[in-house]
Amino acid sequence: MPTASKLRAAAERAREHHWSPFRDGAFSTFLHNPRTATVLGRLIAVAFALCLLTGLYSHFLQEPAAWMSFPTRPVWLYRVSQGVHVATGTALVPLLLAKLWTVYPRLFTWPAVRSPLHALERLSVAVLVSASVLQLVLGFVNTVKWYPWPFSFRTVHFWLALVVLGSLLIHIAVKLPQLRGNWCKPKRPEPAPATGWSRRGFFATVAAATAAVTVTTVGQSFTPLGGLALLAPRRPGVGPQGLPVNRTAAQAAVTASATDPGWKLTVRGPRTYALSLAELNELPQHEVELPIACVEGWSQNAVWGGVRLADLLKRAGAPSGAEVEIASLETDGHYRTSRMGPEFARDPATLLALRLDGETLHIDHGYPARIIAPARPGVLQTKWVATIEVAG
Ligand SMILES: Nc1nc2c(c(=O)[nH]1)N[C@H]1C(S)=C(S)[C@@H](COP(=O)(O)O)O[C@H]1N2
Ligand SMILES: [Mo]
Repeated sequence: MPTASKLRAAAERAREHHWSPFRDGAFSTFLHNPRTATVLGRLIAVAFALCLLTGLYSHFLQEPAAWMSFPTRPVWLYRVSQGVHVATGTALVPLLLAKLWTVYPRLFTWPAVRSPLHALERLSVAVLVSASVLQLVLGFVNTVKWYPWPFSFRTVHFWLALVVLGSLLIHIAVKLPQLRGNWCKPKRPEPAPATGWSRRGFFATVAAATAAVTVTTVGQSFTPLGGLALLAPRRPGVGPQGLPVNRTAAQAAVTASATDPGWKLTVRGPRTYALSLAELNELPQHEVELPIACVEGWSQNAVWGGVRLADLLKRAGAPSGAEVEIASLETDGHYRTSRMGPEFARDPATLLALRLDGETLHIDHGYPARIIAPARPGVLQTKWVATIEVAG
């Protein structure tokens, strides 16, 4: 007997046994019905849309197309956006688990494939589920600063987001009739189940789980909830000068070069020059309150003091629309350099910071000098600056 018909015979036998997930009427509880799936689907769609938009903003800030320009105000824009990104991504974990639990009986629909169209539909759901699970796992692992893979996190996270979006749109199109039918509360209430969970109990549990994971992590960027950030990898106020550190000077192997008394900042442009730390301290000084907002989800405000980048660029004869490339003392590492568009480079709040909260910068915060600019991801706030170059 060919394998396919053997399998079919086995499934037919299984249907006759009441334990079989293939039998008619299995999973009749209304938690596994389309109305529950629709309500969860709507919540997931809202969280996903917020997560996607904030994710795209963060991605393009770090990898802008040539024509892109970004707002520099409010200064906390990126902080809030990335906080929402990590919070909605975290909330999506219990929401997605609940949705999968609601619809998993459909894995056992029989026959497994009814038509080529049905096969395509099942394939798109398989892609949607696996890409979503992988996306959430990758994002979560990133928030705990663990990069066990050889590929670029951001590139993979970006392309996977597009795969999730595409398969989600197909899924929504296929389910449109059920969505319409189940969008509103049924007029006649369904009979309550004799045993097991009520739908209200189920949603209360999902809501509690979602609130719990979100509230215990969001404190890493939303300071009033800092005390509740039990699950957050980093907490506000913990670190040298009361500010967390992502990469220390020792990890970046810059301790010797950053403390070298012969350190000078080189500004390359039409009129290249170099200045010692003492000379930088003699230039007009400015203070700004700006957040460090790490892509991994923690953020904190601090008062930074130093020289305006715009002043340094003017002194080098840079045109006002110039892009700049900032390089650190590091000899390797992903965040060794950063590029900055003219909207940030000429903003009066963008500093080459020499001080944090009135004190000389701690070496782990970028001594002798670091970049701090408004509404920018933390990865672009280059520490231990060696050169600033006016880019072509
Ligand atoms: N040269 C250099 N600058 C860097 C980094 C780095 O690894 N090397 N890390 C960045 C990251 S990811 C963040 S979130 C901020 C953190 O700044 P802080 O350690 O002063 O809080 O520094 C950024 N600047
Ligand atoms: Mo970061």
